[in-house]
Order: sequence, then structure tokens, then C-alpha cells
Amino acid sequence: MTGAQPSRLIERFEAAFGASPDGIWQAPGRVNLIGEHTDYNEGFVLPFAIDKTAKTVVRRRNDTMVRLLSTFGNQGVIEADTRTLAPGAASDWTKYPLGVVWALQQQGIDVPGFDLLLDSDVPLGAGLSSSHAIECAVITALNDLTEAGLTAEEMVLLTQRAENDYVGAPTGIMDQSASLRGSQGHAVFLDCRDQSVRLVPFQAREAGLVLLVIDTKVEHSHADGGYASRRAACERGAEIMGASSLRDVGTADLDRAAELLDATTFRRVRHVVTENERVLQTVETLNAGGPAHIGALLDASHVSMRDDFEISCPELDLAVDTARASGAIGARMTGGGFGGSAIALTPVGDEQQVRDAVTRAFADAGFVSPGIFTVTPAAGAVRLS
Ligand code: GAF
Repeated sequence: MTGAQPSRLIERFEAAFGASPDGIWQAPGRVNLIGEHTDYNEGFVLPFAIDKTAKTVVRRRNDTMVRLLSTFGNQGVIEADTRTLAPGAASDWTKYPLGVVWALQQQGIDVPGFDLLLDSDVPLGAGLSSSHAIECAVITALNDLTEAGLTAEEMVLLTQRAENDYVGAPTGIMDQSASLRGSQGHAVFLDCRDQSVRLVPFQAREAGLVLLVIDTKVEHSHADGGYASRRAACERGAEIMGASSLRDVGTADLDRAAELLDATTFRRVRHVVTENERVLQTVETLNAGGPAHIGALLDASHVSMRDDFEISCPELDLAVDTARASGAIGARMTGGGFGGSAIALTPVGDEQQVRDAVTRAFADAGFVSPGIFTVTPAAGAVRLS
């Protein structure tokens, strides 16, 4: 039923919960064009919302019960009580909606009980932010139903709190910002220090290109140690450099960084500092010449993540290298790393060739067959009915 029409979802909701819903809200997943692990360093990112979404069908209740059902898995209806939510209590997908309720409560917002049906066509564990899509759909619904009047910026911080303190993943604000603030045909140029956003046109088709996503099927979780250890290295690096965050360290400071920091911390810092520069250059290049000119920046970003930040993996490297060798004009892993997806900016005429070459290379290497599809920048979270 994944990716179902709203009318089918309403039928399913009514069959499960015995009443009509108050509405349907949807929020997209994202790809990040460039700017990786810069968000929690108060830096720059350039993601966009994709045309794959989580949908939540919700009905407000008159008690404190939350009843949750998804169209995937066979878990049936899972119940919780808004009065007894505690971080770490849920281990399945329900931690995302319950984390949002918990974060709203921490903010002093009174959240009533509700029934919720979730459907999503954002691939799970593919590094396309399927969990943030759920959280953003839920917070958008609850913001409407409680009339809390939260701004997009406030909802970004509350879903970050849900992720950090309820789910247990020490992530930044990029994914929620793309999901809540995305715009069709645009990438979201976000300054993570003050949450200011500039929308940058990104229309690959008009430039004769497609953006391919290559899902390596290597699953990852940001609650695992790798993400947290990279974040800790960045914080350590900034502190030794006497900066409040790596946002305040520039390329001109790298010689001094090399003297002060151990070799590993230096490479982590160099990735973030140079990645911030690449984001700025990508925005400038997109505005001046369009997507056909950003290939080298995507490639450089991947090399930096592979060699300096060390968050790639053999499957991501193979996807990127094969895509480049078979026609893509630029490619990089996207998202937190250690698995998930790569993106490959590819001339329309070479799309099939790249798909075939990557599929063949994965088979030859004995890797699980990758998922390959195109994405375009889509609108952010919205109420459908
Ligand atoms: C994940 C996190 F959720 C983001 O906040 C960001 O740090 C990203 O990894 C890396 O750029 O998607």
C-alpha cells in the first residue's frame, strides 16, 4: 500500500479506527546536493525536498491515548499514553511520532491523544531521511490540530529535539529544514547558524540532466557510534582552535589547525571547513551557470568525505566511481554516510548507461543490487485535506 492515494488511506484509517480522520498531512524525504556534516557545525547546507513523502492520516481523540498504525510491517495498532512517554521506550517506527509528541510536551504544548495511520514511499534506511519525513508530517499535523501556531523554524528545532533526546541520534537541522521548508524546483540553501534560507533554482531537466539516486541498500543508523564520533571530533577541533564552532574556522586557518590538532581531528576539521566553501561555491555556480557546472564540486565533496571524514563505504565508493566512469558529470554520497545513497548528476542521454553500469558493477562485486531512481526538488510539508 506504500505510496497510496489519499482516498485509499482514508478508507484504511476508517476500517482500522472506526471513525473519519480530521485530515491528511504529508512531508517529504530529502537528498542533500552538497554540505555534509556541516549542519551541526553551524555551517551551510544545500539539500532539497524530494518527490517521495510520508503521509499521516490523523484524528484527534478526547482522551490521552495514541493509537498508531502503518501501512508497512505487520505490527497492527500500537498504543501509547501521552502521559507516560519516555525516551528510549519505543524501538520501532513509533519512536518518531511519539518523539514528536514528547518534544512538544517538553515545550509546554498540551498534546491530546490521537489515532494515526502512516504511509510512506521514502525508502527506509536509504539515507533519504525517511525518519524526518515521518516526524515532519506528524509535527505539521499536530501543529494544526492543537492550533499551537509553531513556525517552520520552531518545528525544525522541536523535531531535532525529538531525534536527539527521544530517538537518541545526535543529528543536526538539515533534514527537517528541507522537509518543512522545501520548494518545488529549488534547493534549500540553509545557514545552520541562524536558520536563514535562500531558495536556489535547481532544474536539472532544463539543463539536459537528471539527478540519479543510487540506494546502496547498506542500512545505517545515526544512533550508531560513527555519526556521534564525527560530531565529537568536530567539537574537539573547534575547541582547540578557540572557536565556538567550526563555522568560525576558515580555509586560511588550516595551517594553524594542522599544527594544533592530531592528524585525525585535523582531517575531520578540514572536511567541514572545505565543505562549507564548496556549498558557497555551488550556490554561486548554480546561480551563475546552472546545474551543468557543479560536477567538480560534487566530486570534491565525495573525496573529502571518503578520505578526510571517513564516512563512505565500499558500496558508496563503487556507486560514485562507476557513475562517474559511465557518464555522470559529478557524483557523491549524500546524507550521514556509512551506507545509504549516492547521487549522480547525469546527462539525460547517459542515464540508462549509468544505471546499467552501476547495477553490473554491484553484481560483479557481490553487493546487493542497488535501487536507482531519479529525484526532483519538491514542495515541503503540507496538509492535503
Ligand atoms: C544526517 C543528519 F540527520 C543531518 O543532520 C546531517 O548531519 C547529515 O546526516 C550529514 O550531513 O542526515
